[in-house]
Amino acid sequence: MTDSASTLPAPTQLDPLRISEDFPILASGPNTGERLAFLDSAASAMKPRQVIDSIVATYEGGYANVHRGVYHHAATATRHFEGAREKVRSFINATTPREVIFTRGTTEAINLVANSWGRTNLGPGDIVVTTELEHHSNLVPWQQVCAATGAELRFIPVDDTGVLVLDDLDALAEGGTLKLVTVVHVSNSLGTHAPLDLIVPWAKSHGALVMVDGAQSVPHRPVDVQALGIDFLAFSAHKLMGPSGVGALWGREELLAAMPPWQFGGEMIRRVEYSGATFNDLPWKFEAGTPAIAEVIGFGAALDYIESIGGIAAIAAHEQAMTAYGYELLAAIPGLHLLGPGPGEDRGGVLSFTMDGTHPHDVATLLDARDVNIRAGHHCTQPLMKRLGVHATARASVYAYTTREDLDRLADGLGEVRRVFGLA
Ligand code: 7TS
Repeated sequence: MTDSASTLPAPTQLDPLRISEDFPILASGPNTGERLAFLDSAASAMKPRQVIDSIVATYEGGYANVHRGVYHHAATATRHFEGAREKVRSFINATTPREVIFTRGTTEAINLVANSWGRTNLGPGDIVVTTELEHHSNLVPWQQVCAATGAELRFIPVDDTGVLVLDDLDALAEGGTLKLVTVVHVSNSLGTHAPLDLIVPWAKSHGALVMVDGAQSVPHRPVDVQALGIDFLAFSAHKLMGPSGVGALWGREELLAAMPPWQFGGEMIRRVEYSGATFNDLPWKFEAGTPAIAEVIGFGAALDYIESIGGIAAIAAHEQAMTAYGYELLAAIPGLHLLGPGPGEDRGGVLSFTMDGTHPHDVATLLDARDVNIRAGHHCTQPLMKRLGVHATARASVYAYTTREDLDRLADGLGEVRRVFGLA
């Protein structure tokens, strides 16, 4: 299931109904009053009481701007803020908190690397390799920086099931200098898992750096940046039960130290004259302006919460079971086509599908009437949808609070959709 699964202790078993009690929003759906069968955590996860309480506690008992005040609340807020950085460091097994930069989320973390590292290190004759699976967040920034620098963007292809085809990687590095390989760890649209154990050594054999979009992996499976041997990792707090508006970029210290800041202003400077400025140390060099203080502290609370329910390996095991169960239920529905890797493969907890004679938006709308929430659309992967020959899919995704009954309600609801459309 994980890239370093053999070294991990057997995970404890999660009790999703017990866990659900921590999530006030799941108790009753707005349309039926029944439990909310929330199957859209890939877009954003729900928040446990522990995270909500952390945010309230910051504003009620320990709020002030960070890194500047000498008074009690300023010191408390700074301590909790930097404490969250240490929690993030530990969660991804980085060597030092100096390698953890708080950003607005995955998107901003990737833009940071594209604008700072990319504009400094890329030029004509250089190659950036990404994949056909990417979320627009790990595609458009590289299109932009390649256009600006003259570097070329190339793609690891997918097969018709959306699995990466690694047969001819070397051809992607021909005729130029491979500088960066940037890949989505787990696809948000299909659940495809990128085999980093193959991609990273290949990139390294060409002297290239590796960036990983961990938006859909860090919340769902153990991610150890040292074991993976990568150079940059981007992820968002809101997908791991933390607040929105905050996320992190992890980068290897020597790389971050050599990169120029990309946003300028307060916090990120050491000394300023009218004639110029020198910049702060890592990580603050990349954190211009007042950060999302309560949200960063809430991010730390979300990581504590994950530990408190059994840890990320237990979440991964639970999701694997829920995904296999959901896959089986959906595969039995006539006219329903599942996209992405099969149930037995190493995959994320995303079930993307189309149904003959229906549009994904109609499917999602009819399910909502039963308080079953799924996502419909292109999932910010328009080129991937085109590659697979679909305009949009319906997508159900699981998390720690997902129960078999949630997935049963999805399947029952899809039966009703077929009746409404005269298909059954
Ligand atoms: N990369 C991947 C793989 C994602 O799934 C997402 C968000 C992002 C990047 C961007 O993250 P952000 O927090 O900066 O917005 N994915 C989705 C989704 O699948 N549905 O809504 C957002």
